[in-house]
Amino acid sequence: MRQRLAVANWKMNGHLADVAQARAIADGAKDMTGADVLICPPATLIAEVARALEGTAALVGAQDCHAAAGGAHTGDLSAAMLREAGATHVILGHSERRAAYGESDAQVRAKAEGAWAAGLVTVLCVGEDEAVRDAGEAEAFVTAQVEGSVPDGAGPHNTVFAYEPVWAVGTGRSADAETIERMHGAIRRALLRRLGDAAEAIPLLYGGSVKAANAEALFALPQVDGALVGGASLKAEDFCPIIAALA
Ligand code: G2H
Repeated sequence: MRQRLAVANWKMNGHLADVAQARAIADGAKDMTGADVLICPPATLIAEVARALEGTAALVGAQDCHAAAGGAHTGDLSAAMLREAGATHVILGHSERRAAYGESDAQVRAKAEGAWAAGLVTVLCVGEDEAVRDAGEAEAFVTAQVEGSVPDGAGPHNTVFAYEPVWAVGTGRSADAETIERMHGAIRRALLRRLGDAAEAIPLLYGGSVKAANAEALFALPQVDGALVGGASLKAEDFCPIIAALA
């Protein structure tokens, strides 16, 4: 049985006034014991959100980190800094970072190694864009992303995977059940080939326009262990029903 997980990716949204939403999410989820809840605010709010979540079971994560432990990297944050601020997890390789900053699989892998060294669990994202899907190459593309971005030594103690098809991210157009099952199957096989039996217990989330209206059907799929949620995670009233559908 794999750990089930609902991840809120606030992206570049959230100010001090929104820390109350994080607490409301944790309070709303307190009787839902079947899944972990992870809130990833902008880095400026990690410490505040961590403080607001004290005494709850909800966790705090970051949305990116640098691969190095420190040094001359203007504007970047190391995993150890994020850990010190209160993060337990970090999202890496999100499609928005791959597209905007050209992050490669090798860079994602190096960041994951840096994150583990600082004690963070990584939420590694993979997913194909529409052109790749239309060309019939989605499975091969995502399999290559898995093979390139996961370091040796990955297992359920340090890694969560997320399948996020780029054409479903922030578009309101979620992937259908057949696509998700096929892609999650391909990712699981790639993980098993790469990591052996340790891959079996790595949670595999779906992300891309998850909302309360589609969460129940999504979480009924046997290969889906949870969700990475953007737009519908900003308000407790939207995110709590998604957690309830999972837990
Ligand atoms: C996909 C997801 C969260 P949204 O990026 O990572 O965003 O739920 O808004 O599609």
